[in-house]
Amino acid sequence: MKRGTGRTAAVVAGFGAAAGLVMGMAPAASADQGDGYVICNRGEICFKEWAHDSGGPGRRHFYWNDSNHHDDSWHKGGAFWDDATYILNRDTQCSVRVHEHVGYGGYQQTFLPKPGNEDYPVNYEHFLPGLYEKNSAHQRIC
Ligand SMILES: [Ca+2]
Ligand SMILES: [Ca+2]
Repeated sequence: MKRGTGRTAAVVAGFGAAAGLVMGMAPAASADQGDGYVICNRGEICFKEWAHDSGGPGRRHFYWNDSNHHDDSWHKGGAFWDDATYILNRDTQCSVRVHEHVGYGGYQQTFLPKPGNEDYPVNYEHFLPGLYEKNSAHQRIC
């Protein structure tokens, strides 16, 4: 009888851990960071900052639209908005349009999906002067 009780307790504990894991992941999923790895992987929309970097390139990755970059940071911290200079669109289906203003307004530039992998600077595209360090939103165009 003790063994049975112990097994039941272990199953309950296991369920609790799984539930906690799912709940713990929810905030990360709502704050889109792509796959969470620094490398730009297939399916990700990858921004990079190079010119003003102090100790390695700034990176910020997404899977989805973001109408407001003003609440996002680079992977090492620091303001992401109005600071990106390059993009590698590895979205498997859609182009990505980057906008100057929050809410998809202002100057814009559209980037086709690229089959290439993370290989700076070969596969990264440079922002045009009107968008250079003026990113405030991006939208998938399918
Ligand atoms: Ca990534
Ligand atoms: Ca945002």
